[in-house]
Amino acid sequence: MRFDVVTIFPEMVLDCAMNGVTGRAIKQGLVDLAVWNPRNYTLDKHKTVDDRPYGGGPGMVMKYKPLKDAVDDAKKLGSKERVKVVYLSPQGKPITQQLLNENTALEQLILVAGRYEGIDERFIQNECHEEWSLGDFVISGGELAALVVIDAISRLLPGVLGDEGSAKQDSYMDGLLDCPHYTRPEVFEGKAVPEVLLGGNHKDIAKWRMKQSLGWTWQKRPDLLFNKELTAEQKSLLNEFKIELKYK
Ligand code: 9D3
Repeated sequence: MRFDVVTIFPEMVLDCAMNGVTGRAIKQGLVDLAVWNPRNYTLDKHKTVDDRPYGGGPGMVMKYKPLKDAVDDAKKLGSKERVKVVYLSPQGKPITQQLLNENTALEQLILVAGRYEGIDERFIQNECHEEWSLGDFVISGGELAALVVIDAISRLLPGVLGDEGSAKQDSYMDGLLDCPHYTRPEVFEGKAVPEVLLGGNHKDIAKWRMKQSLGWTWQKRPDLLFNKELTAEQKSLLNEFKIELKYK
């Protein structure tokens, strides 16, 4: 899959994406990433990518034409099939695991990162298929959102994650929070690692982990359980968690 990011801060996107899981995926050729700076598509000597808003008011608005020319060049490097143009914005559909799962089969995802107050509405309507948001809080531009999307989709692609943290592990926990993790030493600051993890009984360990996941989700994110159907075993594990909590 290829990602193209339209941004006036291309080095911000590249410097970040070249690390860790995404960096390795790009170096292995499992993912392609290119950046497109709308400034390179301006014709005036000041390389103007923004202008004052019609109707007045504070802030500036990104101009249609440099963005459009950048997107058009990005499209030339793609396969022309299964291409989607997404504008990252506070008005967008909130990004969820499900939304990302639904977009792993694209050949090319063109991510448009805005700055200033936003971009010309006609660009959004004519050139973008969808608008996506990180959530109901304010950040200063779309670059960090584009990086989140690239990271989250890359780890779903075949071959990107090794054994150490396969995407299957993530989807196995589907809709639940993770369980607690421990490493050596066995006792630290007076706190011991839970007994069951030391025993090597893999069935008991899996049960304990599922119980902790259910318990944590119930305690920290009860909203995740409202729309989730639990199996009979999960219901009984969650009950055990609640009972054990009373005797702590
Ligand atoms: C005056 C109202 N503000 C809109 C909520 C102005 C404004 C703030 C921040 C306009 C653009 C931005 C820049 N934000 C993004 O580009 C952005 C974003 C975000 O701020 N929150 C959550 N997801 C995203 S994705 C892109």
